[in-house]
Amino acid sequence: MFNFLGKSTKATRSLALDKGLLKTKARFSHRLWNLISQKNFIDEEVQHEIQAILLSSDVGLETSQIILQKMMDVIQVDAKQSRSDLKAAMVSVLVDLVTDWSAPSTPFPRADGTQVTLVVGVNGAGKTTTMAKLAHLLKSTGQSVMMAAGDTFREAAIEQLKVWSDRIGVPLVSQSQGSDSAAVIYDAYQSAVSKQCDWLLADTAGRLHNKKQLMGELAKVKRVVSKINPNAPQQVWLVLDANVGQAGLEQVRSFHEAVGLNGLILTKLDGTARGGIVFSILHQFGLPIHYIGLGESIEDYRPFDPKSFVEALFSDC
Ligand SMILES: Nc1nc2c(ncn2[C@@H]2O[C@H](COP(=O)(O)OP(=O)(O)OP(=O)(O)O)[C@@H](O)[C@H]2O)c(=O)[nH]1
Ligand SMILES: [Mg+2]
Repeated sequence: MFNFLGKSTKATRSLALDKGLLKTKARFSHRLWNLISQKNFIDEEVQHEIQAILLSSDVGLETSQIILQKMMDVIQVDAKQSRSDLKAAMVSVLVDLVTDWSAPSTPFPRADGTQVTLVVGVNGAGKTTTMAKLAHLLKSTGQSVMMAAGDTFREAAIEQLKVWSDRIGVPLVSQSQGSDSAAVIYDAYQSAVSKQCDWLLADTAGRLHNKKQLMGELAKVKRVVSKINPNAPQQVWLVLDANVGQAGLEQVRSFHEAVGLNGLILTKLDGTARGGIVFSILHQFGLPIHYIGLGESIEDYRPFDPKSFVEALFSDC
């Protein structure tokens, strides 16, 4: 994936995206393309088939209706049209919609002072791994970064982050299991400020989005951190496992209500055919997806870009 200088090239980046989306392609884009490219016009029956494909790929009812309508408005399906024109038209419909729906992604904007990114989500979504990937990214772009072991609840969560900290060479502030998460993150923030770090990335314990008390604890973390700087945490990102499909919408809604999200990271796209969830998340919430996770190792993620994402879905149609 990387050349001898350790830098990923544009070609290897898109290859990784292509490969990571294989399952979603099989269920979503390839079926859509096979259907549309074999028809001379989109009649009612074809519309039903398109809708069925969208729904089975977790695009969701409301969002799939909009996609279908836009396809019918824009795409001229007739026997004279070349396959490449038809494909370009389909890609362009989806790129336009996704671009319209997603707020521009500006992860890690440069600013004066230490900025805090709080990573939240349900159990096992990929928070800790993703945080390590992002700490590594920041470090490799010359920014100074520190991590906070804010998951003081789960057994071995602190050790897991320590392993990452050693591996990527990013300092970690932690206390013992069972200590107050807000206090750990507060101390880490003070330490990051005193060391003039650009970023503090704070892990949190996985929690069920429908448990009021657990969501309240997250709001407390935010309040405590804001005592050092009223603008902190500057970023609160939800890490969402793409495997949950449409159920992810409820997670986004609950976390957004509880702590006010300003971005999402969609993990495990490599292991799921449910990547159509991207369309409905963007359509329903207008929040940016900053990154997508494509595997377990440190380089297995990509910034989310509407055009590259849709093009990758249709790359081998
Ligand atoms: N295939 C794949 N696996 C991933 C990805 N991101 C994380 N994982 C794996 O998912 C599992 C859970 O990841 P963690 O980072 O521990 O998840 P977490 O949200 O911190 O979990 P808790 O702390 O228990 O709530 C690990 O085995 C990770 O390697 C991804 O993008 N793709
Ligand atoms: Mg974790």
